[in-house]
Amino acid sequence: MSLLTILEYPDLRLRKRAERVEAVDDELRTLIDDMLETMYAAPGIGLAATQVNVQKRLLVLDVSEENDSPMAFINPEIEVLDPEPMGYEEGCLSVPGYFDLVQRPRKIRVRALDRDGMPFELEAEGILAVCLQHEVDHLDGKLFVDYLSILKRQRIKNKLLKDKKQNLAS
Ligand code: GNR
Ligand code: NI
Repeated sequence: MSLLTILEYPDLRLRKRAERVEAVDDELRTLIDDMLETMYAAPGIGLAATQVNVQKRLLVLDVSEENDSPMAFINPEIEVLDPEPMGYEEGCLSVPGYFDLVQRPRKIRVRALDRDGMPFELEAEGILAVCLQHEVDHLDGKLFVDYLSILKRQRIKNKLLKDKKQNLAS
C-alpha cells in the first residue's frame, strides 16, 4: 500500500470533473486501498479520488468512531430525500486548517457500486450524509469553501498560498 499526495486549494486540478468508472478491477481496488490508507493517515473521515489527482468517480469514507468501517463508493449518485438544510461545521483535507458552517440537505439516498462492482444503495443522515455530499462535490470539482462568502474564500486562499510559499522557502 502507498500514501498518496493530497492536492490543496487553490490547486486547479481540484476543479476537474471526474469521469465515470468503466471497470471495477484490481487496479481500481489498489487505488481504493491506497486512498483508505491516505485518509486514515491524514487523518480524515472521507477522501475523493479528485483530491489525489485521479479523475475517477470514486470516494472512500469511514465515519465510525472506531475507524473500523471503511466504505468505497464507485459512480455514486445522490438523491435528496429531505431537502431541509442541516448545518455542519465542515473541514477538508484539501483546505487544511479551516472549518466553517455549511448547509446541506439533511437526508439523502446514494446509489453506487461497491469494491466488487456490485450495486448497492443506502439512506444517509447526519455526518454520513454530510460527508457523502462533500465527497461527491469533490468529484464535480466543488469545494466546501465555494459555499462561503467570496471574502472568506479569498482570505483562505491567500493564507494557504502564503503557507505554501513559506514551506518552499524553509
Ligand atoms: O476529514 C474530513 N472531515 C470532515 C468534517 C466535516 C465535514 C466534512 C468532512 S470531509 C473531510 C475529509 C475530506 O476533505 N474529504 O474530502
Ligand atoms: Ni474534502
